[in-house]
Amino acid sequence: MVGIIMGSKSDLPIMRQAAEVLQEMEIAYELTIVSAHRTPLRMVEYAQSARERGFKVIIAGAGGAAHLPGMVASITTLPVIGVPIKSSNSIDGWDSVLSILQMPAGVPVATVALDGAKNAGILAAQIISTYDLRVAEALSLFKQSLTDKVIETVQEVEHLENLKQ
Ligand code: RP5
Repeated sequence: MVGIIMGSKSDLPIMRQAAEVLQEMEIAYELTIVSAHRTPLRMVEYAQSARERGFKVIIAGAGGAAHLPGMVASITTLPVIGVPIKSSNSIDGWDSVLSILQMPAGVPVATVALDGAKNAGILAAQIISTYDLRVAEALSLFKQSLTDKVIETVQEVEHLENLKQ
């Protein structure tokens, strides 16, 4: 249902975080390596066949001169979420952020933060939740857990402050 691709195996420690979110929400995904520069024909084939293979959204991560998300978005009509990665060949991550973010008009890539694969997974789930109520419910529970965690810290801090007085 969700295609997760990345330019290199070295991107896996970051991109795995998108897969973990999808696993938690019981959303099917396929994760593989597709390099825009080293396997350009594989990239074209992947992007051309993605919709007919049943994917609803593609998450694409790459570092450095990160062309994978934009090039996949130029071929498919599926939504593409781009994950800039601070890789070994990155100057400081900005190269990857700007390569993925600054797309020309007509070819959008929904770009998340540097190394923001977790948010990419959540955004993919949110896209799927527009037609899948089970996923919408899982997202509601997730949002509630975010709130609950903050409220717990509020109570902890209040408790510590009260002890001081
Ligand atoms: C990019 O170059 C990949 O997405 C990766 O982030 C980076 C470095 O790749 P390796 O040299 O580690 O394979 O294309």
